[in-house]
Amino acid sequence: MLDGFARLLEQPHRVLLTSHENPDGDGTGAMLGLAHYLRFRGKDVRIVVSPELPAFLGFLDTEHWIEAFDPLRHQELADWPEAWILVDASEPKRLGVMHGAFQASKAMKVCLDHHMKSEPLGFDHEFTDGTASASAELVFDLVARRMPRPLPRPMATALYAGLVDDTGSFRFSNASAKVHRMAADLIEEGVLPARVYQDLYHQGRPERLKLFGRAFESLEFHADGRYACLSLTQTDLHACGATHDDMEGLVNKPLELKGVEVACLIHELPQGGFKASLRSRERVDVNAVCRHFGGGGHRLASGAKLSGAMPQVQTELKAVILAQLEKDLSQP
Ligand SMILES: [Mn+2]
Repeated sequence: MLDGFARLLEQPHRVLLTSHENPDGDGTGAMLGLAHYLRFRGKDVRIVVSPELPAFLGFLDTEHWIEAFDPLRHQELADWPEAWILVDASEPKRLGVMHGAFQASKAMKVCLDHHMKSEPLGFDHEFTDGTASASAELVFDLVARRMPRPLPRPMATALYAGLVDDTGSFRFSNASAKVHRMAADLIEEGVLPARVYQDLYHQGRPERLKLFGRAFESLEFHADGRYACLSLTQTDLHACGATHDDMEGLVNKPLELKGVEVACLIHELPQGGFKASLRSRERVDVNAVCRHFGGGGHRLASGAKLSGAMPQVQTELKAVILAQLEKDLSQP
């Protein structure tokens, strides 16, 4: 698959890299890794994210390549690229406010991703491998034999951070032997694992723990403690002085409790409506739950947007999640 992707990258000169709204460590690491490769191949590359690069990922962007999307400053964005690559997101609408520019663009539209999806969704070319742990894994596979080794240190660090982020620091079931070999290669090429871990996860602000406290007060259990749900409103965020970034990792916390099979974080979006993030311990397919609401992701980590009032959203989600629990936990 990646041979085809590499061939496709030969022709275009101006390449735009984007990811889903609020890019995560994997999307960011994969874009930066790909940008290093494309620059090595002599391409003109830009990376634009929306609404901005989360502060805790700033250490990855050592060359300050990443631009925060600004509808006024980026009016030319649709016309600039010959190829527009969406990294780490399975469908264009996950671009959020950049979606309009994507639709208007005449660029060749390409998807590089590891999220499951059922049907093609508006790309000229799709390179999706649902068996990959991370988009960074795909980029590593792409560049491993196509660039001189060792890789430039910022590139190696970006790819390593992507692997760390999407494997839960090598704890999740997607942390395959292959992922560990890649990580070992990157460490041999100079990546400092403890430094990356500190930079990714130990740069929080007090507001973050205040928000976690508030979220934990909202914790509700259903289905004999197998489903745990956290809820946060914009009022909660404001009361704690917290931002979206401060929620990073929160949804995983209920899974630390014995017996919890599915954890959910519902948070109100600044523009209205709600985002639900779901995590499954092992047996329950939360991708199926999120697909029901027009979202998606992976079997064990997915998300969806919902509208309505908070109690209504909580009730709608609970019904679908409990049905999925029933279905998946009844199987041996
Ligand atoms: Mn990813």
